[in-house]
Amino acid sequence: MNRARVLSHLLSRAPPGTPLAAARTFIYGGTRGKASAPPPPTALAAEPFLNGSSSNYVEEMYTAWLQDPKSVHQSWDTFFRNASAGAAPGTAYTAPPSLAEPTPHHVPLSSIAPAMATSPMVGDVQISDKVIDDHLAVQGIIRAYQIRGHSIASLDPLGINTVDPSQGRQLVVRNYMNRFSEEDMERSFKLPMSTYVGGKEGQLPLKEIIKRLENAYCRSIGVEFMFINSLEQCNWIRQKFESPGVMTMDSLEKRLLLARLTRSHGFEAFLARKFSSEKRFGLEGCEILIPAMKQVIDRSTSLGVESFVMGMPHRGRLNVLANVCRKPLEHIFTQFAGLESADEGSGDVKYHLGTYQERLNRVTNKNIRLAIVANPSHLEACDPVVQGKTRAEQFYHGDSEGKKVLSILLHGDAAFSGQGIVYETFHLSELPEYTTHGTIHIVVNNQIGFTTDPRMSRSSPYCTDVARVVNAPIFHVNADDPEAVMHVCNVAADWRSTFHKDVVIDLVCYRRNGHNEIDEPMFTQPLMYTRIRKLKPVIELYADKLINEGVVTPEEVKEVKDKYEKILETAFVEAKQETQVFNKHWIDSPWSGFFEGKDPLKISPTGVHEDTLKHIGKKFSSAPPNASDFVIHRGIQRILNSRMEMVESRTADWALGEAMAFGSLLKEGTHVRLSGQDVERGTFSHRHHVLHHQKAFRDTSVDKSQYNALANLYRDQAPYTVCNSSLSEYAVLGFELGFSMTNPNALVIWEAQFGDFNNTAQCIIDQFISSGQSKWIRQSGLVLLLPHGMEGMGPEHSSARLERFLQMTSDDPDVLPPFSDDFAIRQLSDINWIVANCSTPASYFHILRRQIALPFRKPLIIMTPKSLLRLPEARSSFDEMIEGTEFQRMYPEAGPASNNPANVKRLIFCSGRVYYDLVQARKEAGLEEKIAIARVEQIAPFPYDLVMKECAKYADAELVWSQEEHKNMGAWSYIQPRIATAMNHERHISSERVKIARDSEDQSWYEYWFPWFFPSSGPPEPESPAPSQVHVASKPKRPVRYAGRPVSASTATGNKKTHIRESKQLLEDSLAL
Ligand SMILES: Cc1ncc(C[n+]2csc(CCOP(=O)(O)OP(=O)(O)O)c2C)c(N)n1
Ligand SMILES: [Mg+2]
Repeated sequence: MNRARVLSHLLSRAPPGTPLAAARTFIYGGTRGKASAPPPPTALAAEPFLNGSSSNYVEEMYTAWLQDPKSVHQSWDTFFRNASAGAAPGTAYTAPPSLAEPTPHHVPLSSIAPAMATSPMVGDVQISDKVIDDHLAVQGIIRAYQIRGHSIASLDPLGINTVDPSQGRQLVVRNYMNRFSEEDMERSFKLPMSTYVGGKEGQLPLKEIIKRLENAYCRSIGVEFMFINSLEQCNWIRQKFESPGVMTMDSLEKRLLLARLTRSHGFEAFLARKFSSEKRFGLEGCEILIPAMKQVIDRSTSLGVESFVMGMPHRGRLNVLANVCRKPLEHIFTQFAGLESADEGSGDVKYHLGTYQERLNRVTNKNIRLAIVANPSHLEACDPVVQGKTRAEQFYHGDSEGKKVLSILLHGDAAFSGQGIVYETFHLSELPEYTTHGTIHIVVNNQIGFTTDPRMSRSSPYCTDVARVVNAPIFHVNADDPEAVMHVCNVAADWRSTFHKDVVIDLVCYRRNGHNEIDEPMFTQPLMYTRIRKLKPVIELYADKLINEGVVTPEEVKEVKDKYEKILETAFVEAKQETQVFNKHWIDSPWSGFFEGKDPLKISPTGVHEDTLKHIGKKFSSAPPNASDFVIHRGIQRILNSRMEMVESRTADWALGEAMAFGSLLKEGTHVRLSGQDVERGTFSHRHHVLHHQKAFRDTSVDKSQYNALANLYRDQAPYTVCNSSLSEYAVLGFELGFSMTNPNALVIWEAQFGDFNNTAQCIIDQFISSGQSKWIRQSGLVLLLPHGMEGMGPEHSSARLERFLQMTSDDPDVLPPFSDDFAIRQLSDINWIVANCSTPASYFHILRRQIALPFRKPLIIMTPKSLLRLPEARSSFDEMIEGTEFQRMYPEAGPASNNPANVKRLIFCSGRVYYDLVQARKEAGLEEKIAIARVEQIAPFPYDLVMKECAKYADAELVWSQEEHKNMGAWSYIQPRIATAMNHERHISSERVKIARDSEDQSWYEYWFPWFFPSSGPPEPESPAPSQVHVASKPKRPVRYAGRPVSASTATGNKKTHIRESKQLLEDSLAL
């Protein structure tokens, strides 16, 4: 029997109404609806015995009893003995004596253990009620310090939140001490197994026990850990903080710490002097952050970590870059100089930039990699991105336990408690496909957020309480005690290396200046800032301490300071010679070897050999090979059968097209990762990438037997990851973006349950995906699959907000790009992201494969279908996917209308599923010869060339854009100006670019297709030289008309009838001639 079971077994025998029964209720939950009811209000119930750590307590008792029955109180001994001997329920339990003052309910020992009525002897000691009660009280005192010691620790350098020492002890030990007199303090007590304060001693005087506990838990370090459910982990932490002498540092370590503090302080002081009016979000008041990070890195490196992926906000970022990452100081200083950028990108402010450095760790003499992920101002938004990047590094390095790659996340106190993404990120920490095997969190807790102090910015006692949800230990530490900080850093690194779980270091500090260096903090925080002004900087405090201890001399302190000053000054002078800044110096995820030797405008083929399609299709339609006992659900079997039929008839539906794209990439060695809510099955139950054996194994209620066909296509294929995510868009999308940053040769896909929900991840979309390349010259080929379509499912299950993605594209609606043979790929290269609404499996197949075939990486946003997943008309023949085929940015009309274009009265452009409705309605109306319908598959960048060609073919046709979304939504506002530009060419056009187009060697190609742009009289020239753009013609020559739903505030009606009426109307508007 394992211990948990024994515990449950024993607790089940406690009679109702007893403290043990209360513990049982608390630990395992009671009857329905009462599980969260408080335990009975007995004196014991009010004690920590019945708080969240009571399971540990009972288990500890039991473990101790197993080892030595005498080590626990006799009541426990009796209980465990009786229960183990099979006592009937209710009879095993003997109530322990009350720890409180005797009350009317107090039960003397003699009455519950008749055999002990005459004060029995144990060895030479006479056991009495008092001896037992005193020992129990001492045990209670020990636990009280472990649980609540942190609440009276001296954590605050400002002393504002420090508990009055005269009341402190009482707050922790409550009534346990009431029974002891001054003389009792000299009495020795046997130490229980739950403490390490004795070191090698088995017993200590009470005074010493308390002193040691206060040293461990109530000085500069406050440890919160007793909520952790694992006894092993609790014991581990107790040992790390209680063992005598654990915090001792030798003089070498102290000198190193002082040197690091000197740099941290010196850097900020130097910047303050040289750039006094510049914002830098200095670290003053938390200079210890630099030695802290370095300590974490040193220790972790010695434990095997080779790569550190870090995320951090503004505060102290430049200092971290300089002194932790060792970014060249000149690069940092030039950021202050206001120089022109010498390379691509719009850049970012200096305290957001990322970096990547490889360097030797001098302490461990090992090479390490350090990356700080670039981030926006949006607090905490980079957390999941860092986690995704870390996970990817671990994945590609085969570091399945996180021994080589470690993520470190830095936080501000206000942001850590205020921003929901912190919670969402914590919930990824233990998920199999998202874990980074433990993150070290460091909070720069300066007790203020901009102008607001904690009383007004959070409701939890600590800013770190959010970390408790994942059972992360939290080490609060006074940042003005550098040695204490080093100790918690060592423990945090050891914890992470031992248990591979998250851990939090809360550096309780202050902010010496305003929010930034230009801010006046006294406006809003006079008390805090009056105190701060009286405080000596930590470097002075620590230097004085070491001088007093004789570890350093004042001369040495000065020497180290001067030496660093000199380094800074030299770099400053060098930086002054620079005339340009380079954005490429700040890349956080360099892709070495990816771009080199590639033609930047050459795309590899995306069609594949038919045998490959067949092989993948067959595997994807089959049960696991050699697993005759794998029971497949009947419904799934039907799906597999119909897949197989499709493969045999050389066609693919959506799921097959997707599987063929994934499978062929896997075959070529490209890792594919598909992540999102319920993606394994697919929201619409069409995908089924993971088959579940339908017979649960004996002895377990969890069915763990699964089969993933795409992961088993070829012996030497790349790995395929498909993983259901936590129910978070913000964190999971951020995570996948981070994952995509590590390896360009991977197809990383995030799928929303419905596209509608992508806006809870808006910050990742706006701040990272759409603008990341421009700000940080960081590329990503991340794919977003967003189910989209007006199918009567109401306002929150209809729209992925296509219009927003299109509005954020960086192509100019008024500029016709120059035409050339590589027009399409140039467009892709120039734009910030690709937006598509595919209408066929072949189209989807090619566009997914194109992500990897491109010589660069761009995010791809795809509006994905719902009803099309099963629509027979929306299938593709293998002929559209085999070698020689490619992605069709636009499907031109291919039916009867195309045979006699002169006869066509209207050319409808549309995108996505509405195409099939239009085709059906056109057929029913008998207008197949009069109306041509073209589908735009890739909306952005806009396929000007193909649209113009189609328009040219139907030269006399009216142009209509038909969409199912409301007029102020969907693609209309993106399409309209672009069709106008395409039709008029000179709508708003940059004179310079027209020139480029005309001068290009491909003019003949251009002229051939679009002769009307080259009238014999020559194109209209701007009358006067234009600054950059000239509005030449205002009236479109061939206007495009809108057909679709009218404007609306809501994305879709919730009323079925209205939906049907609207759908009918849009078809009529589109087709009525
Ligand atoms: C999402 C978001 N909301 C608001 C802000 C504006 N803002 C910038 S810093 C800051 C205070 C942050 O306080 P804290 O997290 O304690 O960090 P500190 O500046 O004190 O180091 C605020 C509110 C922001 N950058 N991001
Ligand atoms: Mg703060």
